[in-house]
Amino acid sequence: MINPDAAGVERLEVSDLELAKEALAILDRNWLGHATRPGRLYPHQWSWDAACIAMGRAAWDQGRAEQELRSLFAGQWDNGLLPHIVFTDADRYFPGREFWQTERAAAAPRSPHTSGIVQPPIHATAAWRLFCRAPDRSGAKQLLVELFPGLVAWHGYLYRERTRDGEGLAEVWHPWEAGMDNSPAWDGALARIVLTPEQIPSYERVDNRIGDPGERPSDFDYDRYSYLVARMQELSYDPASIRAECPFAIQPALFNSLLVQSNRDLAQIACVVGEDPEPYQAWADLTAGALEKLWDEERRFYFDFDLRAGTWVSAATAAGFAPLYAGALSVERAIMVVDSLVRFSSELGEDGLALSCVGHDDPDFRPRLYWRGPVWPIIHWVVSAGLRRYGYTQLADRVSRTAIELVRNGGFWEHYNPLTGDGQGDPSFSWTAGLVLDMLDAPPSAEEDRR
Ligand code: 2M8
Repeated sequence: MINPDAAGVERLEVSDLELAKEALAILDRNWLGHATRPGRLYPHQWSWDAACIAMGRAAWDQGRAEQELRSLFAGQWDNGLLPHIVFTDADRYFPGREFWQTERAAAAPRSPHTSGIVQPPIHATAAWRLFCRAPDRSGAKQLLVELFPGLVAWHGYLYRERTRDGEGLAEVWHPWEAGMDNSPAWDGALARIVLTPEQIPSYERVDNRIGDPGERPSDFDYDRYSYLVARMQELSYDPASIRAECPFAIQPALFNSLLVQSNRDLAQIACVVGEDPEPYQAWADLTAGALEKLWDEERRFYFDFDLRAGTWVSAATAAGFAPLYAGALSVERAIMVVDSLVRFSSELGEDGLALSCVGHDDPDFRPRLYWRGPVWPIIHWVVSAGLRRYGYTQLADRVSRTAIELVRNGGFWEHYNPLTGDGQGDPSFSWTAGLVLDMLDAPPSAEEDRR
């Protein structure tokens, strides 16, 4: 249902208003009664999807937007971990809640059931954007008051458990935590995990039966995804033990760039709820400075850092643009990073500029294969915001417009082929709908308030 008082109604042109209505219809179709599933392939609530859905929906359906975040935070662990999945009763997904066995973790809630890993921290940004867009500001302020301790605990968990040597860069222990599941960035780290058949937990995939197997990760990857979960279970999900032993430990550029901005937004939230913003601003500054470690002077681009190998990953991915979003670069450095856009771009339609998640010149670039080449709306959202921050306004508009036009022309797909613009993956995807709503409304009042 369109809220006639929605901030976007007046601002949008008729064709965009129609698109917004379609986006809301997708979200309503995927509404589970308490939260939104990403799509048919993913029948539970996912962490960073939920955040993007909430901020996109805020101006139109504040009630469900608020409920989305409340529902996600209901799954938060006692130690602050915000889980990457909050499970529903649906069973057509692997790995389901039985596989995670998070009851082995003292900090996990008994209800709702959750996974035992995290996803990129975009939640304070989502809560702040929701507040700035909400038609009922006092209701939204109440939500901020409610969420503030959980957001602080979530960031606190990341700085306490996921950084080492006082470095200020958060690390991930599973490719799913980075959000870019089968990115070639993880190939080196996964190849080092050599498994005997006995070490591979028994499991049955569902994703490649529901979805097109040509667009899904390989069994080689799933063996390692499952092994890493089993290893965390054996360690009772104890962060100190996992930090010491997990064979996969990466400091990702996208994850940390989102964390920088989320800290800034948490500082804004602190001001609204009458708390001291200083600690969150300090976290933002710490991580923004630490992103320097991810800069490879030779390749003139940002690369995720593989802690076990002691060096950067070899694949260049679109995550390398994320420090622009964090505002962590000098203007000179930003020019170099923007120069790299050409390797990731293809012209589509009249004025479209599609950004693939892996460079076209990369030997592992595959335009249909999930996080190994397709266009993802979240990447367009991050890159567009980063370009805008550095004054590339026209380019920023072009990047966000391209994502919107891909959706207008083809529907709300999970991802798109960068060479043809065809939709791929799940055809009625909530994450895409949430991000389109957000981009249609850009620049949001959150940005205006920040100036
Ligand atoms: C994908 O990841 C899940 C595992 O978390 C999967 O493949 O089953 C990724 O695209 C991830 O970034 C996304 O949040 C999730 C749900 O849309 O799907």
